Amino acid sequence: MRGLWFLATIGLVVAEDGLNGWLRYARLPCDVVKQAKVPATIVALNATESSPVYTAGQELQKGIRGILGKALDVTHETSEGPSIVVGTLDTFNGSSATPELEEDGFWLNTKGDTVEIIGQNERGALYGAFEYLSMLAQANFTEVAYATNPSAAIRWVNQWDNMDGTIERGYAGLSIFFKNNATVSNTTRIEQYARLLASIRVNGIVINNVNANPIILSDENMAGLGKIADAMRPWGVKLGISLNFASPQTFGGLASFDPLDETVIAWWNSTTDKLYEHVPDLAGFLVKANSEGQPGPITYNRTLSDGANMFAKAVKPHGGIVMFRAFVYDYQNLNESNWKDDRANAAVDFFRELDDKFDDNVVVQVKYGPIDFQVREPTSPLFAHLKQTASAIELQVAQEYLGQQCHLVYLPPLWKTVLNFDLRVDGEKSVVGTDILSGKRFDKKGLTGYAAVVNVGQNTTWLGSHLAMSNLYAYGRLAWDPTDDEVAILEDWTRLTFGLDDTVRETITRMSMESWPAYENYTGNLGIQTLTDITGPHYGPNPQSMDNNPWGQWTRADADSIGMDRTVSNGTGYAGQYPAEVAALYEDIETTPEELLLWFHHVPYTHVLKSGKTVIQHFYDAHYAGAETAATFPRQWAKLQGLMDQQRFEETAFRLTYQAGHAIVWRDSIAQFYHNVSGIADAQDRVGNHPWRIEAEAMDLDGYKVTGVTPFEVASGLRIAQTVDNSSAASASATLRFPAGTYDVAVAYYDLYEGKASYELLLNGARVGAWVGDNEDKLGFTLTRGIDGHSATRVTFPGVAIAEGDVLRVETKPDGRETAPLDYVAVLPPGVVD
Ligand code: GCW
Repeated sequence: MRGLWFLATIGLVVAEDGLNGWLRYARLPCDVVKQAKVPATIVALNATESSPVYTAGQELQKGIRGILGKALDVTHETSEGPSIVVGTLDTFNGSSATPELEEDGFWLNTKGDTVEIIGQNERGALYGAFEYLSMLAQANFTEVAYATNPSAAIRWVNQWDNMDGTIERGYAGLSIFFKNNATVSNTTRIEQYARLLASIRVNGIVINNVNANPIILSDENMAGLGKIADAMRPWGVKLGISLNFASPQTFGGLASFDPLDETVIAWWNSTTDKLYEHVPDLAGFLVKANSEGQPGPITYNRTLSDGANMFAKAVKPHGGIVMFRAFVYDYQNLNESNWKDDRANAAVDFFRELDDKFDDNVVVQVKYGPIDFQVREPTSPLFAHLKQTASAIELQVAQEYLGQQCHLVYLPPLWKTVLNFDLRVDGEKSVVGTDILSGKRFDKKGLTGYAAVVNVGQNTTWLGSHLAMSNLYAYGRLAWDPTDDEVAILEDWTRLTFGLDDTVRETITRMSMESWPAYENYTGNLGIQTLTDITGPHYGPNPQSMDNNPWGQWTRADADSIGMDRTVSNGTGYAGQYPAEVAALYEDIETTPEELLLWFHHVPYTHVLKSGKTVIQHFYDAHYAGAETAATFPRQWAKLQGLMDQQRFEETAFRLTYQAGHAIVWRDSIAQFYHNVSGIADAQDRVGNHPWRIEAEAMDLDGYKVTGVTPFEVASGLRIAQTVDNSSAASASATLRFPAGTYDVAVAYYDLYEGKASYELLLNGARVGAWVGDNEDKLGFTLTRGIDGHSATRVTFPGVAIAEGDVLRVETKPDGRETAPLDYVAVLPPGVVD
């Protein structure tokens, strides 16, 4: 017993790097272990090492050893006496009544001496084993006996990994799948990823970017795909790949890639056959066509369904499917001066007429909203038009527009606005998750479901951030059951990831549940979209980029008014793409939910909301509120010190502190921008008014020059200081005129890549703190080489005793492109967020 206690105690201090995600199998405290009643043997009813049932046996053994410290034998024959039996319905001949199981479903029975884990298929058995281990790891020893089945057959993830090893919208290092235009030879991380995916019941993965490189079809790469599929098969995760539509021409050397050309069809058929030689259970293809510069059938005046069906016919004999993306729009010909132009219309415009044209193994994969993974969007109306065609929803775990894993944003509450939405197709209940994606509403069961864009990389944390992993975990849970409660999911994830401490669970749950509303508050409100740099990395604020761009992501903000008029009566007609009841709701400004007001209507800034506030005042207030919430995150987190390992504590503390600073960057930029555009004052006079700040341009500067920035609003006071050259030390100092007291001192600066400037903050010559502009290392990816909303960063030194007349000084040394750019110093009394 003492040994167990010892292990349990060191569990808290041993560093953890996140590699095991939520599958840590951390030892439970020994008084808890004592309560667990676990049979002494594991019987895995399949002795073939590549089978998921075999894997389940090994995983049970490993998990129970970790969680309970018990070494169990694994056998493959049914034995006398109590055991944990895991197998498929076919192989199991135990005592249980035969449960009602659908594909991938399982039965778990922990009542009685023998634990029964019975899958409808091998994959289901493995899911059941993970479920049992999840209960044990959470010290949940209740006796259960139930069957569970997936809400949908397709539960995939899509990686956007490029063949050169980079990842489109990847924020956690290079690809675990590709390097130098080839598949990797070491599959260790791939197996570990497949294990995580299996544990959340994800059954398929497309590993290469939808902006696909045809080189994936080379002989060597096909052989490499075979190895990758082999690595994932024991986990029941099937491989799929993205295809480039022009491959027959650009890779195959044919004259054309016309989907109706016989030579093109023959080329795809033989290429597909060859692929299936290497990967006999290839799940299928994912295709992005005629979108954002990608080639497609429209080049030859063929329809999107002509294109999809060509692939469908090629995979059909092998049992494969084609996931054909609905994210199709003409990104070059959208013109904001045309009041009726609207990218949101594109998907329905393209696909509505094709509903009866797709082969029966084509699934149209639809992003949750009509634009592109924004902080809030209405449900894509396309789900209502695909009645004869199977559909899948595309969610995004990669937080492309949602803080890129540098901000904590727990996504299920956002996803649920879509999954729970009732589209009222033909006046009947048509809830996206339970009716449409389940395949029930339009009789497509077996061919509908979920895909999530996931940007796992080589970083040991998988996503760059420990807390971001809750989104991946929750994705799997919701794809299995879209009615699963987002808080309950989070609590399970927290226990599995950080242990059973109540404070840890409550804190992480509270922060996570506050995070998406906060992010929406400090980015874009009332359905205006995220207000990020739409022509850049989609990370920091840049509201002016949201107009006059050819991508069609517009706000139509001018001096008096804002919002897209998407009504039928006066606007782009988008509202009319919904079934009648929903269309009527959005057509009328009175019945449009306010969180989508500016998505559907163009109104003056002075338009009064139900709260009595004007739109512009709501903008101001929401931004201040959002930054206030983010400011609580590092403080809430700090209370968890000692309740988890130091490594994950510190890495997370860094990100939450960074987020709190960047939330203020967002707040100030957006408030300043709309204040400038509208000329309407904030009722509370906060915008541009910062009594506790000392602007860099107002400090005594040595070796610094004062400049503006682009966009202008990302600088407090619209000016910053930069060193006069790229090599000489510089300083900025100020004599403080604040009453004596203890303050938090924040320094706002810009952290670019291609440079690591150093900074030291001194009070009367004594060091308060020092840091380096190395976000590119700490955040794990390179954001920008510009002084802008992506590089704007803020460090805070809490609890600094200051007397009137003290001299605060920032000494800096530029490096590379980084001219130690300084925006301001804030000397903040307790409780002030500014
Ligand atoms: O939102 C855009 C992303 C692109 C992405 C595209 C898509 C893979 O910015 O990076 O390309 O969506 O979903 O195809």
